[in-house]
Amino acid sequence: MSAVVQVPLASDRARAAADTIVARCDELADVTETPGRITRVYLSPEHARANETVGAWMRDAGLRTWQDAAGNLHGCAAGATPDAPVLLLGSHLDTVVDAGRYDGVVGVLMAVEVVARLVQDHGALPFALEVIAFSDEEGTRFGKALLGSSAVAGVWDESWWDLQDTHGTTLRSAFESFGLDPGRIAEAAVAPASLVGYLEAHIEQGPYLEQADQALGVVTSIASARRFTVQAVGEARHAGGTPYDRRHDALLAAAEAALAVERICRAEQHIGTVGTMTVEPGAVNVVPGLATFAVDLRGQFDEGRDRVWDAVADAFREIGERRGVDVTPTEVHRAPAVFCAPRLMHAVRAGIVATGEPAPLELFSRAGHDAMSLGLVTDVAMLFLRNPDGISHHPDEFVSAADVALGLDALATAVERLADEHLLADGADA
Ligand code: HGY
Ligand code: MN
Ligand code: MN
Repeated sequence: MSAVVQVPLASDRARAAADTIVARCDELADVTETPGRITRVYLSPEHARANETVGAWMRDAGLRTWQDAAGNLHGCAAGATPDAPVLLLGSHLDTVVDAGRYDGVVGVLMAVEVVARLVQDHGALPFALEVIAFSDEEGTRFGKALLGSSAVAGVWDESWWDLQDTHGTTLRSAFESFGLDPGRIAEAAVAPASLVGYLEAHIEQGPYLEQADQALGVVTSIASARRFTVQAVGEARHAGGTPYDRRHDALLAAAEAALAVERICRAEQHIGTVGTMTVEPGAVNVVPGLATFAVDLRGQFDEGRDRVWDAVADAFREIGERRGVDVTPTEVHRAPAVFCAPRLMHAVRAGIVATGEPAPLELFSRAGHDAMSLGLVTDVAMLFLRNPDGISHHPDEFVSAADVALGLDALATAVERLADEHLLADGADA
């Protein structure tokens, strides 16, 4: 007799809610600075409109809402007592340039739906449920990622105020134009002692759940990251009259450097990407004098990441010396690897098992997430949703309503498990 293969099955309510969530992801996709493409960056009019739209959905779900001192949107369902601790859930509403419509957004909307469902089923839980829609996870506008969640984690760095966007607008100026007071940034910080932890649902942004033919996965840890802006300063010269042995071609030095990033990272099983490059003066008949590019470097552990960066920096020096081009990296972002808390991972795993998946995949997140910031001050865990073909940071990014429905059931069960554990612990203390 063949083994009965269990197929995870979502509840009817989850399937209905998932259809609404997918439709709302489509609606938010129209909140963009470029019609026809999805681009929603920090402290922009689109950021404000997304907070208004999602804030209304939060209030429809019965949550009390507010915007914090860093522009993050919060929605809260009170706990059973005024001094109840807080379980944070959420993800981000900002995007990369020409983004997909689910990265971040689907996690925020799932968190809102799960809170509404749990309040409907149980009334007030032994802890408050607070959803945070973070305002800048990607770092698209100012280069430094995780600005919104860094403020919530209380790790804001005063030097960030001088960060500039491509128009030369400083973060401080953008704050003030958005109606925020830089002097009050500390008010965005949560009190770590009041937290039960942080749970985030997010599309996987990789192919491993699809390869395992599973809808949901438990994240074990989140990649350690460093980002750099690199300037290659050579010498602009006539494209015709300058012999090769007199050239200091900034573009070719940058191109060699980009290939060195790929070569070294592949050899060392790390992940390095050169995602932007500009060239000056930018004329067909001028040898480029300046090239500016960005490096995104990730690894599972900080030590390995730093060792690989040292090798890349050595390669940059060698290329620069050989070509007579000054290749200078400046670090603009660094986030340590974050390891998910076994206690919360257990709840997420139990949630997935309850949907009918007996052996949930556990995986390391190569993508960064707001959970990296929250992991500095509280326990965190993440629930991944299958992202067919793994394509993300691209308009073709996709997640099925069926998988969102399974994710809703799993996330709700995970929170219920944590509430049960909390009550047991309270009972034990009584
Ligand atoms: O870059 C990342 O890994 C994330 O999507 N912000
Ligand atoms: Mn992203
Ligand atoms: Mn994301």
